Amino acid sequence: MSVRDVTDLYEEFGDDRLPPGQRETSKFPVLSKSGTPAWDPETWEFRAWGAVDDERRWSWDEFTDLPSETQRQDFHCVTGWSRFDCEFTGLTFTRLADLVGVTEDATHVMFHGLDGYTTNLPLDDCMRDEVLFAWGFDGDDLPREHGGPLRVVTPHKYAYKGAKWVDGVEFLEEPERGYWEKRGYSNTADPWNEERYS
Ligand SMILES: Nc1nc2c(c(=O)[nH]1)N[C@H]1C(S)=C(S)[C@@H](COP(=O)(O)O)O[C@H]1N2
Ligand SMILES: [Mo]
Repeated sequence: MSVRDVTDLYEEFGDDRLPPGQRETSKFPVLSKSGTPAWDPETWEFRAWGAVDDERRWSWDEFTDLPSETQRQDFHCVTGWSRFDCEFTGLTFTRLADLVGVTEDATHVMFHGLDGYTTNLPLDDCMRDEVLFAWGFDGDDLPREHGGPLRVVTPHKYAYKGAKWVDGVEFLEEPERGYWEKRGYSNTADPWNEERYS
């Protein structure tokens, strides 16, 4: 299986692969606001709505039949650890955007998780090859505590911009703030610029 290596992404943002103030770890800590929510593959649905031509719903089987790819990415947590060389498998954000037909009025995106988590990004920050709706990790199913069945990964941002247990993406015509963005974490979250707090 071919793997797209995007670990050189940092060159766009800074000189070092390890962003300032981060330490590298080979562990994969779990950070969740309220534990791992239950999910049922029979009733789970992924929904895309808002400023799109076609609001769409996919079942689990339908979603994971969409074209997928595997990428090698780095993962940067705002609390100070970075994990290099994570292999995530999933659907790119840009492919999903094509499927729903994002309108010209869409400027921002809100991701929604099964635990009630939300996180926001400008549309331009999502329309990048490395933003994935990932269901695979290191050749296996994405572990439940890391957001399985499905999570978003945003290697160009601190990891709170990647919603675990994601089951919805909302296209917005104006900015809104998500769970941590309302509670003092940076709205922009660029690790190479150390945008941790707002
Ligand atoms: N649905 C949901 N997504 C979430 C969170 C959460 O609490 N709920 N925590 C965020 C935070 S603060 C971080 S650092 C990463 C942690 O991902 P990990 O537990 O796989 O390390 O998930 C992000 N996505
Ligand atoms: Mo975090």
